[in-house]
Amino acid sequence: MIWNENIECMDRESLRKIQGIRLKKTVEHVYHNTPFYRKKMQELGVTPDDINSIDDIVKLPFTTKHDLRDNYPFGLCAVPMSQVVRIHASSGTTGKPTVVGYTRKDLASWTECLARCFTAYGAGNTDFFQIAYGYGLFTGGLGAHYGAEHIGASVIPMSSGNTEKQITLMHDFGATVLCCTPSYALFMADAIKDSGISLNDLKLKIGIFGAEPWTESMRKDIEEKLGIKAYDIYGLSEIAGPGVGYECECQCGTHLNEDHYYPEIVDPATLKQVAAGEQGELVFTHLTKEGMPLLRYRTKDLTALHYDTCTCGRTLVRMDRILGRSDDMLIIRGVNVFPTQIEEVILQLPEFEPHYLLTVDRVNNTDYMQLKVEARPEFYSDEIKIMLALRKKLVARLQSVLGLGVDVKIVEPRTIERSMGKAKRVIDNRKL
Ligand code: DLL
Repeated sequence: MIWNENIECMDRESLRKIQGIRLKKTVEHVYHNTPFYRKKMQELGVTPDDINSIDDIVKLPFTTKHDLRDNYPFGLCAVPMSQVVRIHASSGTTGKPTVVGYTRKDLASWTECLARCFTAYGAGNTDFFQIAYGYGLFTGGLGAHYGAEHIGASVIPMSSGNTEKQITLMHDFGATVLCCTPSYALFMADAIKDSGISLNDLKLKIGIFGAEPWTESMRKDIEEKLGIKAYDIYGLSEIAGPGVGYECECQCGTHLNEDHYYPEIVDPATLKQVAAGEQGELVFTHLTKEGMPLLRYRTKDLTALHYDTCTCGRTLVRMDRILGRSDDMLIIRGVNVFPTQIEEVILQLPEFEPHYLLTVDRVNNTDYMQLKVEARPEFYSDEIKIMLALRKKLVARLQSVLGLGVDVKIVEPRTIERSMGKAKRVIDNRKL
């Protein structure tokens, strides 16, 4: 099913025209109402008159997370605060949170995007949505909440945590859709098993997972453990929250809601656009946002875009799975490593659970990587010989995929700390 066929399946030429008109309007808006952007544009010698089609976007300045922090909390707002009806913030790992403000119209566009996502997953007004993303400053909970109400579903606003109660209510209320991070979905799968409730007693059929990178192998694992179909949802608070992108039934990429959020892929070193299909850093420009529109916001997410029409009929551009954030990339003895690559290797071996923790240290001027990974209960053994053989298998696989030696430590099932939100999988102790 398609929520907004006019937009989601619009021919690309018409879409580009709309994008061009909206870009010009946004640029005029920020030029006159955000001193930060007026100054940046003046430095580049660009005025709103120079923006006449979507291709002119390359003339505009980039925006980074630092710019948001430097203008903390409301410096980038382009409307009087009397028009801001919602504030969200993303905590990040260091420094001040990045704050975003929404007008009533911004909330309506965001909700429209979520309705497109949920409809593409096959959900509708007869569904019960258990929303186990955190409610609060994080955009996951409230974002999904409004989207689900908009399609007429019955919303169970659980927020994250309180896992036992989640499972009881999932059972008693007959939740059909689960929204949470992929790591929390795995946590819940274990907890359901422990609770003695059989999957047959649950009505769950769809999982809507995002907010952190996850792999195809992780998808299969979650689908098996929960007996559902799992879909990706992408987003970031600076742009809106969940629902910037979504998968359709073909699951061959994440469609981006590019009539509201215009995507580009740039080479992070040169900041020049790369050709379609090539990997680089994802950059978004708001096309309709009033409260805090951003020009060319550098997400640090690494991916590629594909513009051919999808088998589902949607013309909206498709994005590859996020490989990781450029700041999650580890450089180990000169080799680039993403946690998602390690996850993929672990999950290709049936003996392991998708629970792992990577610790990086520098010993005698050499980078050293230790990977703790859980064996599945049926493969865990007290016999050292069996465990050593298993370890050897994983070390060899990691060596061939990453080209690096990794010190693997197989640990007992359920000993690595679980996450109810975004999982922390890497500890880098090097002072780089
Ligand atoms: O994570 C918004 C969200 C909530 C998305 C619920 C999906 C579901 P932030 O906390 O600002 O916002 O974090 C945004 O999370 O730049 C990506 O690095 C990562 N991310 C989000 N969704 C995905 C995904 C929310 N589906 C940052 N796959 C983004 C991979 C994702 N990474």
